[in-house]
Amino acid sequence: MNDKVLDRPPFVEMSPEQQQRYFAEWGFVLLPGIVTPEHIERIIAEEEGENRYDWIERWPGPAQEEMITQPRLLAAIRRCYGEDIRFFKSVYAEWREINEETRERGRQILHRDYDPGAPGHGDFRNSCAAWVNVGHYLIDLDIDEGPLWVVPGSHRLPWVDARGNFEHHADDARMVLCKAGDAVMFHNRTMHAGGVMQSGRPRPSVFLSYRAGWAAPMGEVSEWPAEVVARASTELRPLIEGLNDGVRVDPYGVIAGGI
Ligand SMILES: O=C(O)CCC(=O)C(=O)O
Repeated sequence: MNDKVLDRPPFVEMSPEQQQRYFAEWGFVLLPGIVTPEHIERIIAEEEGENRYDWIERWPGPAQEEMITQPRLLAAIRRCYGEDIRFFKSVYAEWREINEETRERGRQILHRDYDPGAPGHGDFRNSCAAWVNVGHYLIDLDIDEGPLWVVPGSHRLPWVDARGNFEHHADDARMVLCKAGDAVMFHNRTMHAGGVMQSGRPRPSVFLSYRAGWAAPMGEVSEWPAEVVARASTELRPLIEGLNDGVRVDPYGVIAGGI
């Protein structure tokens, strides 16, 4: 067995308490079988070969919307971030276009998703102090087929550069080989990288981002469309309403001018 691969079976055995402890210790955790095979089929049918889009561009169809409130996923996030959480961002991606450099490396560069937003692009969605990205993988991943790479424990490493290149941690990076329908929660400071599909097949995945209710983004963000909020179920609405609510906490001092 490749010593860079983290075994999946221990994750399958974990109780909710163990998942919470593992996430706190290592900055990520695999949640097995979050999306059923039948649900995956509906998501793929809904997307009809989309390469990539951010839900800020368009709200998806019902199959992806249903993912937001998957009970085991919400329970795992709430154990780590508290009862009051917001769903603030999502991206659907199939990775059909990969640049030459990424293909040669076999994965993206190791990076963190925490992003102070301005002054560069003014998108503050990733700037809140406490949030989690949840990668949902809709096909089986393998060593040469799009593994997720993570640097275990890197959420504890000092804050140096929000979107920098962390390749100097490459020796510590490990592969997580999800089965179709698994999700991986990774902390906003955990270094990670998506792996290339050497076969060239698409790699359908959905990244849902949630934050603690108190952790407001460091600048104004767009709310989800009013019509989506208006028709949302009683379960979904509190997750998608009030994306600017909370307190602006900038623990890293990375935003010029602070709060
Ligand atoms: O595709 C993945 O597994 C990770 C994607 C990612 O980290 C990114 O696009 O920033």
